[in-house]
Amino acid sequence: MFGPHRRALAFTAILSCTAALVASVLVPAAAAQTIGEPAPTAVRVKDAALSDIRASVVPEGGIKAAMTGGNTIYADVREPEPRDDGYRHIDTPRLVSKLREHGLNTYVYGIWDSPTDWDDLRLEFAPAAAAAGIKIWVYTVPPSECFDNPAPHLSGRCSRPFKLDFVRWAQEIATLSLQYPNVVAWAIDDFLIGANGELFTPDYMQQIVDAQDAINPRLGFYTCAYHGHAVSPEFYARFGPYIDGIVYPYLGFSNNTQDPTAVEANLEQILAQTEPRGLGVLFLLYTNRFLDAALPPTENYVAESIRRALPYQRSGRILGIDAYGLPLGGKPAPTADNRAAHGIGRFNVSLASFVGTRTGDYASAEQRIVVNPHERRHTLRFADFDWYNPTTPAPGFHTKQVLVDGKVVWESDVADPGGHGYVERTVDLSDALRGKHTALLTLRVFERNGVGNFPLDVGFDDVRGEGFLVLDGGFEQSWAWKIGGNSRALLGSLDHYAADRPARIRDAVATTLRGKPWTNRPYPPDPAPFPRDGYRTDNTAMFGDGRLSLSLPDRTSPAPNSCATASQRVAVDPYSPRYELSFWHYDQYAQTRLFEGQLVKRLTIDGLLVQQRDVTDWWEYTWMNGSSDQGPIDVGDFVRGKKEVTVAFQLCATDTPPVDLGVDVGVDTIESVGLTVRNPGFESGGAWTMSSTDPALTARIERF
Ligand SMILES: [Ca+2]
Ligand SMILES: [Ca+2]
Repeated sequence: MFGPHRRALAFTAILSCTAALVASVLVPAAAAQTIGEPAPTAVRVKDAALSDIRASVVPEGGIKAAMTGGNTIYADVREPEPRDDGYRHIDTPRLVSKLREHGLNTYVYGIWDSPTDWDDLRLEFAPAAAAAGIKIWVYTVPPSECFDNPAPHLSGRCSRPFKLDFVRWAQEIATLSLQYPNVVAWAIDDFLIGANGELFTPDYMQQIVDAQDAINPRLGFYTCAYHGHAVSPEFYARFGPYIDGIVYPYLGFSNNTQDPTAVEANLEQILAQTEPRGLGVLFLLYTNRFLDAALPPTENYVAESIRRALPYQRSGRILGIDAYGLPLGGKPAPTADNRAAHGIGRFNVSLASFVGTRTGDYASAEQRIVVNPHERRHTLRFADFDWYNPTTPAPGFHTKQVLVDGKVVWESDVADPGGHGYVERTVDLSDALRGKHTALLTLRVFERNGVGNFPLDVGFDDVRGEGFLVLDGGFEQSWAWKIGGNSRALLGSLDHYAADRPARIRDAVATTLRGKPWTNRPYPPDPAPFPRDGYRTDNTAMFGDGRLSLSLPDRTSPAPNSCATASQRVAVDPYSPRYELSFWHYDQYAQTRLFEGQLVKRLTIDGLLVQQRDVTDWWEYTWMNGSSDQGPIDVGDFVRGKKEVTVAFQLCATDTPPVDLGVDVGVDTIESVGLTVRNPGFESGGAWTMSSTDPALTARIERF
């Protein structure tokens, strides 16, 4: 679930496939499942009885866990300053106190982000958690998530130090579990994603199990299993004998983190497989972003999902609940998450990546409006946008529509020119409302044709009527509009932004896991409901109100190999044991390879290339920490022995520049070890020097 695996399997459907073909490629997940297969006959390989494992891993009342997670936003609890080794370590006292504060009895300890994670667990967290009565699952990653390179600046995340030697991991974790009996289990992420299954052969699984059984047979061993595998008899026939159960990442019916209503249906399907086999299920709930999903989870989603899963935990049918990416790091929600035109609210229709729709699917917001029949004119005004790559020619799928009493009075294909930022629309409803005292007003997205993989984020806001009354046209409340639809894939919602969303999510988790009813606090009104000019979505900073912008307008072709550059002379601490640069970046392109090889994003130090990524890299409209493979970059080879270096972020044309590929690359939230970067959040105009070798390419600090 850490990220890039799914893209390796990506089916870039929207350019090459007809609707009929792609509609058959992916259907909402639940539709394709079967249940009620016969119980297995395979003989268990692990030494300990499943009941003994269960007794060891499940605390009284069930597992109430949190974990970090790949490509989430500040879920980890690290010390603010690096230690003598130049690494920012896990802040064990703060982490333990937060787990206790939130009533959690288990921590699923991810070994991925930093090479110091294993030692931090072994030497600090395991004993501290033991003293606090907190159980530990150790979470490792498979080949698809191990990005190892002998060049430090190219090396990425991996479970270190034993990397892909899972026999060794089994031995080491089993040994640790003898020293600290609160280390009760371990698990492997994204178990069968991509080519991972080639490593986990029956013979290798046997070796892993034998290795841990020789040391501690009571150590639990689990694998991540997404819905497709979690309901598959073949999966259990192959792996059931070696494992004690699965970690199941809940993603609704359709790869999203918005819809809590699939909890029972999905769990029942999974339990139909696991219960006859005696295998355990840890319910993993995203409480931080999941890259495939269109919207990040909200506190209401989290609370309702837990409320639905809790009876399964109480009855012992699942092992417990694990809050994935629980935002314990203390940062606010990203500014760019506010996708309203004005204020904090909008009507949203979203569709996750790799989720199919059917022809005729829709999601809608509607209300009965009161019409003044004596007015001469009846005019509707509203603003809408769709985050959709405007240069990808794929009309005929998603259509934005307005209906009056069920009749379409306005529509626009998301592939129509414009509309990828909010645009104000004016629709004359005089004919549609003539002689009426009331009418049903509907805003919706309608699938003219089903499609296999065409993710979407549509916003409607600022709905106003002349000659009739629209209530809560700004979608700032929750009472005036009825949200509906006929699809488990295309989801409508009132999307409300809260800067303190991470705190709300933590509250929701803590309260609902205690079995208490949870009520959300009202959202404070937007302190600046009307920005100086333009729309809320214009502020695409990650945090605060500023970011670096490296841009190229539409229909403009820069010279080959020309660049826009933002650079800074940066002081180097000669005594730092190592040097690290971490930054977050953003652009609009990902859903097509059509423009690959034309424009690249670069980080250079003293003119030497540290990192280069194509603007068509994954993920669109998403702030990424370096890449889904690599967070902070080890830049020691570029700065060691120097007093000062020039750090530069660039947007560059390649040998084959684009003809029409407007892009606005953002950089924000720079953090460093051994280097002093000034104005790292771009909240002022200072410290950075801008230059360009082509007038079409611009570098500037964008302040909103
Ligand atoms: Ca609004
Ligand atoms: Ca900023």
